[in-house]
Amino acid sequence: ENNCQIANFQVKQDFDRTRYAGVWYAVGKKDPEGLFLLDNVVAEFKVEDDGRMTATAKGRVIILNNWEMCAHMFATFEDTPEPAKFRMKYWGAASYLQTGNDEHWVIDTDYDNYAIHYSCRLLDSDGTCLDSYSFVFSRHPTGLRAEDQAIITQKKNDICLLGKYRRVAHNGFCDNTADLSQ
Ligand code: DAO
Repeated sequence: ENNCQIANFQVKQDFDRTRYAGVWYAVGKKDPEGLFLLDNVVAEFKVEDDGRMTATAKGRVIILNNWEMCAHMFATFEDTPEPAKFRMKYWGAASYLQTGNDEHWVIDTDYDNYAIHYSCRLLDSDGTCLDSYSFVFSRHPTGLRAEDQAIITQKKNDICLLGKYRRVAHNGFCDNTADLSQ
C-alpha cells in the first residue's frame, strides 16, 4: 500500500555501494524548489578506503546574474541503519555554488544500467513530502534501455512522482572542463 508517506517508500534492498560505484549519467530529474542542476549532470560515486561513500558531480547551472556555468560538486555520504539511505553533505568547487545536507535514498538500481534516487527536503506533518527531488540515472549517456523504462515508471509511481520528471539533456556543455576524478 502506498499513501505517499515517505516512511513507506521502499528502497533498494541489500544496497551494495561497491557495485553502485562509478559513473552515472542523469537522464531524468524531478526538480526541488529553487532547482540547481539543470542538465549535463554526471555523477561519479566512489567507495573510499574507510568504506565511506563519496561522489563528485558536474552539471550546468545558472547562478546569480544569469551566469551559466558548469558546476563541480563534491559530496560525502553518512551511513544510516538502512543501507540504501544516506545523508548527503554537498558543496561546490567554488564558494558561490550551492551547499547542503540532504537525504539521499537509492530507491532502485540494477547497478549495471539504471538507478533511481530520491531526496525529501521538507516533510509535511502528515508524513508526505513537500519539497523533493529525484534523479533517474543511467550508465549509458544515451539514456535508459527500453527494458528498464517500465521499471523506472513503476518506481516513479511508487514514490508519488510519476509525471513530475523532465528529461536531462547531455549536449557536451560540461565535457571540456576538468574531469570528475579528483
Ligand atoms: O539540482 O536542485 C538540485 C538538487 C541537487 C543538489 C545536489 C547536487 C550536488 C551533489 C550531487 C551528488 C550526486 C547526486
